[in-house]
Amino acid sequence: MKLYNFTPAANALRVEMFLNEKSINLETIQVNVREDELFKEPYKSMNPFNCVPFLELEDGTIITETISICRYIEEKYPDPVLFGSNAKERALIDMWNRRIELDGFLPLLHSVRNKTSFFKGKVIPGTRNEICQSPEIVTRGIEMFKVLLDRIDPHLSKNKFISGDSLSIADITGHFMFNLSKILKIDLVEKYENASRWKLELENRPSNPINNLI
Ligand SMILES: N[C@@H](CCC(=O)N[C@@H](CS)C(=O)NCC(=O)O)C(=O)O
Repeated sequence: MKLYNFTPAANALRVEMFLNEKSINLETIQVNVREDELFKEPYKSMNPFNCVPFLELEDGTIITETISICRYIEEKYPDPVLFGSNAKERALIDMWNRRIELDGFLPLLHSVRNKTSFFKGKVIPGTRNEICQSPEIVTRGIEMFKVLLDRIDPHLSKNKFISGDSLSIADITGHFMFNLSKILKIDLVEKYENASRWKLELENRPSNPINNLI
């Protein structure tokens, strides 16, 4: 099994943190996204969505999508469990991961891509075209993040992690949502006592790959 990744990218780091939590070392090929390597062979045929991360299995099968890759790894290396141990846990972790990903991580990812000049001509992940950056998308992403924080802050007053007492994939998604909020210089997190406590807890985990980038 080989992982194709580019360490500074948000989704690549999500998989790295997941692997670190499980203490797994996978053979990893760094694909330089900044030099457009995803649009060159052999990568463009391996993943026509032109994004990292992607996983190549022994039989040549390619799995893309961060969460799908993590699910596959979870089945191969179940310890520690990060997607839940029974039907109820699995459903709740999936619920939280979707809430965090759809209502916070992705809106902020689009805010960053629509704001930072680095992403001009590449506003949609894995594309190079003339689609223009839109200030409305920047604003909407931040508004959606605030709505999510309003909703999760009270929940986090009663829960150490987003889905209870143990870390899960949903927390890893949350960690990278906060990392995007830092790029956008959103300091409103300080207004949310419980979310701030959760954010700090995730930052301080030894598995946090961002600590190794600094
Ligand atoms: N839906 C995909 C998105 C992956 C994605 O957005 N990858 C970005 C890095 S964070 C990428 O490879 N971008 C390449 C580019 O835009 O050139 C997933 O969840 O894995």
